[in-house]
Amino acid sequence: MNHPPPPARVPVVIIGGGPAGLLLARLLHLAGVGSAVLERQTREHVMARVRAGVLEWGTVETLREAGVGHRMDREGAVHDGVGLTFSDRHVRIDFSRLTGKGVMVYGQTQVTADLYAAIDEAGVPLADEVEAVTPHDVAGDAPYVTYTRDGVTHRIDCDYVAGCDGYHGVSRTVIPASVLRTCERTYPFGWLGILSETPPVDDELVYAHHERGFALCSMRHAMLSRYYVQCVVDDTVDDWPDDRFWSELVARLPKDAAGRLVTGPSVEKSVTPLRSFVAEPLRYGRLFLAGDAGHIVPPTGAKGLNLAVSDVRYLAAALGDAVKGGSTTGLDEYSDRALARVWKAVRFSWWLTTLMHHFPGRSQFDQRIQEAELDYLAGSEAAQRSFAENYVGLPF
Ligand code: FAS
Ligand code: PHB
Repeated sequence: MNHPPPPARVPVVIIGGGPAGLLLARLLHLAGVGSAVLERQTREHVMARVRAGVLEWGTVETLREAGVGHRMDREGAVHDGVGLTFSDRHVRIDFSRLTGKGVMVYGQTQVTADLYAAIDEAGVPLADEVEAVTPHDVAGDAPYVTYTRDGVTHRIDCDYVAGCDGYHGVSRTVIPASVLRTCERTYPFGWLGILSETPPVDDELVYAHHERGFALCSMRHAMLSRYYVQCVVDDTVDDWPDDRFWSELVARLPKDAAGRLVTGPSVEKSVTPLRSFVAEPLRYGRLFLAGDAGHIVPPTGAKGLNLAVSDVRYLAAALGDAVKGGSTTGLDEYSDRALARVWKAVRFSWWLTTLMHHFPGRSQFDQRIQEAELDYLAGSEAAQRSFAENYVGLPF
């Protein structure tokens, strides 16, 4: 797809062509605000990433409003609940009875492809395979971004820069240390995830707590399953041949689920470290961070992609007001508003990670607390409603 190269000036330069950057470009386009997207990788590389698979209901509604929900509604699956297993028990959290809402199982890969198609159709300028992307003068009134492509250096003048370039991006690095505060928690384990062209073990996701470590049974569709097991933090995929993966997963599931599990060759395999990270503030002058550029959550709560959508929802409205209407109130409130919702999702993701994983070297006391918390959750309507409302997504 030949994309119009970025012009010399646009109202908003978006650094990063992942879900946050693409959705922002789409929402700005619908608001009549011009933008240009700069992506370091090829779009094929970006679209090949597996990553998230569960969409909060607010994300579903946002993608529909952005006009990119058609395939999601055709191919995605609405789930009204989720299973938690521990001590050979299976507890179902009934989202629809407890909150009136559900979640959508639809892969980040598909969401990203739908967004690329939408900004192609809109003709939003996008340059991929760019290098040396550098925001300049974002603390001033006339910011600009430079980058090189095919050895040629380009400059784009703009009013605002949106840093949607993920945890390892350049945007956060231009915020002075005197301004930026970061909070972090790293977990002493990772996730080994596979994709297999096999039928899912259950109609709904299953989060398994087990003495041998956590496991998660998820899916993409009726013949594509996504499974994860807790692994040692510096394990590599070479440490996990398929046989070892399947036998470990079987060991961590209740007998009935283990008996239903259909195994097969993995078609994708990757290790994800687990960390909670938040950068504050999400704004520095005319630079605004959104998505993984500003915060990271362990995937246990399925919040990563959903927080990117949440940030972008606030930022697109604020940028629209500023560029179209001249009001900067939304921009002035963006960081606090986005972080208020981010921290609640960080809390839920930390809580579920702490509840469902095996912490090496933990004390007897910690073990008993975990068991008591699981038992409380199994028997308390109030605890299940709290779980459900956090999982389906808190209000914007
Ligand atoms: P992204 O990282 O998706 O996109 C940022 C983009 O910026 C990338 O395309 C990158 O190439 C580009 N970029 C970086 N630096 C640049 C530069 N200097 N110049 C130009 N472009 C630059 N969430 C879940 O809910 N469930 C999961 O199972 C799950 N698994 C994950 C596994 C991994 C390995 C990772 C990293 C994340 C996972 N997540 C998961 C979270 C994930 O869904 C993220 O939250 C989501 O991708 C965030 O989207 P963006 O903020 O757009 O960041
Ligand atoms: C996934 O389907 O990839 C997935 C689902 C739920 C999570 C994490 C990952 O919590």
